[in-house]
Amino acid sequence: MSCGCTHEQVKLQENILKKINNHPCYSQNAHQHYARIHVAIAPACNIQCNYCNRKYDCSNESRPGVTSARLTPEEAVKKVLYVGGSIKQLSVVGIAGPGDALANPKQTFKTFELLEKYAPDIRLCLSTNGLNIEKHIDEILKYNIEHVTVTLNSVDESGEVGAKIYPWVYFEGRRYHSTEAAKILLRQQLKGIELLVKNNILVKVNSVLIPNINEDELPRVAKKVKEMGVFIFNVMPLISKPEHGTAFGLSGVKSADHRLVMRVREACEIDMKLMRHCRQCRADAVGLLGEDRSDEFLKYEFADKSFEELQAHYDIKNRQEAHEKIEQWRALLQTANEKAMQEEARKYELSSTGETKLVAVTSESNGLINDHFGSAKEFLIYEAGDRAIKFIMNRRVETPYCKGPAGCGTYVIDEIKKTLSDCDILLTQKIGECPRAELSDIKIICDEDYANEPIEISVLKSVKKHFSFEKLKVC
Ligand code: CLF
Ligand code: SF4
Repeated sequence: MSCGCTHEQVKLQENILKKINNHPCYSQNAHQHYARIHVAIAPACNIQCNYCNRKYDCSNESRPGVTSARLTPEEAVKKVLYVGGSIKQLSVVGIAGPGDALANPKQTFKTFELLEKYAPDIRLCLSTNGLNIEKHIDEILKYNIEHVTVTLNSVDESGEVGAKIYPWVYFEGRRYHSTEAAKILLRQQLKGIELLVKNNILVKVNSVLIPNINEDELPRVAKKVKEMGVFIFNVMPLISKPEHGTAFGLSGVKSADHRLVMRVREACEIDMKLMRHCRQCRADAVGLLGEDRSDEFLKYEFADKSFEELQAHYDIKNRQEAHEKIEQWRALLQTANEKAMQEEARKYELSSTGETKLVAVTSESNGLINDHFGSAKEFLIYEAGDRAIKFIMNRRVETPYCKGPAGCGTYVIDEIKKTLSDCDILLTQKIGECPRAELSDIKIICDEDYANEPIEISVLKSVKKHFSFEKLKVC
């Protein structure tokens, strides 16, 4: 019996799987195993977003209020070689600021050219507001850039929604304002996405979820980008504080909270495959998505070394062996997790009663429950029924419960309680009696029985252990 796919379609499918297999952003499964590095070589920008303060990194992919140290293309490539020799999981280099990658084409493409020469095993990725894709499509293709992220916050053709987000756009030597600016930007973004898809580049679309401004617009964005053949859609919550000095922060536009993010993602998911594990990285981020190791690799350590010296340190063969080991581990994990995970499932597919639970997990890496509650800076949130589970989001906290020797004796739990207030179970490697007692206020079950076990199957087992789905059905 035929599956209905042509040979060409199967080949395309395989080609896509190969491209995303070790990309921590395009594959949820890869993000606990592979790392990315961003090189901050692109200072300028050609538009103004009301959620951006240009003193800091581009907020289209970064947390606001963070400033990255800028590098030249040569320094950037030296850094990649230096980091890639130390962090073998490094699989992708992204250019995501501090301004817009395509508003700085010289630096961006020089970096990619050097990367092709000195680090041919690494995947290339860029992030852009989309205004200049059409202008640079030939270079994108020339340097074999397989992944492009475009930030698209509205598809409203009147430009009314866009005008609330972008005060101006600088295009072909002229500055445009208001709805005219928004219309030009949208036109260029859609043209750019179309060209990328046509040329088999995997496109991710990011949308910043801005409460009361584009929250109703995002399901329409999801629908549109699905029709256009975009690979994945990422709804990123606006983080807005007056001290960031952005137009939104200063005028009182609020951050998007977890509930709004969950609601909007649910509405968008009807049409589009979603990325749910974005960490809103900085423009010089290094490491696994949940960690930031940029401070470990300082410029003076690599800038004066020769490319040849750094290539020897990078050691492609050794990196390939490390990646083979990662793949062996992933295969084992997949067997352990069986079919627990159903990424795109609806509630009724997760549970025999339609009832699901939220499970929070503390994990450092490798797909295991291997972080103590005290040190956890983020919680992975899963929705689980008795049939299967699905990853919902990660929730970061500003302050972990235990602040280490420097903050010994001072424990803050209110932020964590708020963060986990809608969760039913917490799976963690270790949790002390005091925080456990404190968390009883929010009626969350704390369970250490799955310490160091694979996450997905443990989430499924834990809901079945603590909840009777049959009983719920009767009630
Ligand atoms: Fe960087 Fe972006 Fe490429 Fe990833 S990040 S350029 S696609 S390699 Fe990833 Fe970071 Fe989210 Fe971006 S978690 S902010 S989606
Ligand atoms: Fe800032 Fe990025 Fe918007 Fe440019 S595209 S204004 S750098 S958020």
